[in-house]
Amino acid sequence: MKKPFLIIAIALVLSVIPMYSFAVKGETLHSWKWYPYIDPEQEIISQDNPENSSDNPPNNQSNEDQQPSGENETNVPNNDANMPKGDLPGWKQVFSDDFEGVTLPKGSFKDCKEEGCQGLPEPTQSNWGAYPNTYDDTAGLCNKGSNRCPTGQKYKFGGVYDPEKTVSIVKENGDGVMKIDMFNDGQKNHVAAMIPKKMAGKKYGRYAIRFKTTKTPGYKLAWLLWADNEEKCKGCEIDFPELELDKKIAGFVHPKGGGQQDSYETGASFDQWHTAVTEWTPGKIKFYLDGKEVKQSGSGKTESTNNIPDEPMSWIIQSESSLDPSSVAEPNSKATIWISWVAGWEYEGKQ
Ligand SMILES: [Ca+2]
Repeated sequence: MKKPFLIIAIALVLSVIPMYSFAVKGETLHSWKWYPYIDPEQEIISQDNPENSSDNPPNNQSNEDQQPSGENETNVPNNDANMPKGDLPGWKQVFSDDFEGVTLPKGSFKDCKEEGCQGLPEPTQSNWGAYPNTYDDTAGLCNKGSNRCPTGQKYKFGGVYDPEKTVSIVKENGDGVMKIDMFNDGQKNHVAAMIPKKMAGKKYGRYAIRFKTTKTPGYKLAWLLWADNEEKCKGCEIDFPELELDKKIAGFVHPKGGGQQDSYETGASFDQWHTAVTEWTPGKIKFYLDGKEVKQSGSGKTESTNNIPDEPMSWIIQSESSLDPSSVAEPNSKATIWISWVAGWEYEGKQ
């Protein structure tokens, strides 16, 4: 090889090395907390609950069925629209947002990161961060063959987190709501993972959210607590509410260090207003739906106590593409989430 060509060849190799390092580093930095563990019980739930079959309209009807039903649902009054305010026994309230007093059109949640977005009015600016639009959702990671894919599968549609195009704060039926309009652009899904900043990095806490969604196939909620330091709390994940919108609301507690998760079934549909509460205290997790303790599948217990996470975790209102092959988005479909209020408390008991 002549000398000039050798120099060019060496220069090319050197220029590629930092790009490669950045790509690897980027994935390590950015993917550590945004995928939910796959829940093997999803299959069991589908099989055990014959009701689910009626919730799965044929794909060719899903658009007609879902869109009008979503719009109609907004006419149902939100009877528990009042957000809980103040401390509770053992709990100090540190966060609440009922989305009253501020309306923000789509496009407002731009340049978002976990730490916050750019140019939002208060209190939204202080309250909310979001995964940026450079992050693939879990199915998107899977489709790219990422080693962060928890299922090892490929999906018809992956997604990108896209708060700018999906999230608004609007008034509907007199209630201020955060509205998340996930959608499919024909190629991929646009979804959102919203982060209540004031509940980030807490060790123990009480997390409450009032919400409903359309039942659109192909999209899911994986609203979860995820360890800030994944290495110190391996496998730690607390999911509620979770599952595809055309299934029933479920919850999952993954023990620290891995092993069998506890599964909770509510039998409740996503398309009615519900209040979901997660209570995380030393050695114990409890879920409540509409004020009632949720029971564990199988045992009927109302709490998890096996190797409960004991490191700081953050609350991520993560909504994304389906990870269930029986729930597939129609091209150009839309799935809407309404959140009436969100509230959080710090644990004041003995640690
Ligand atoms: Ca509200």
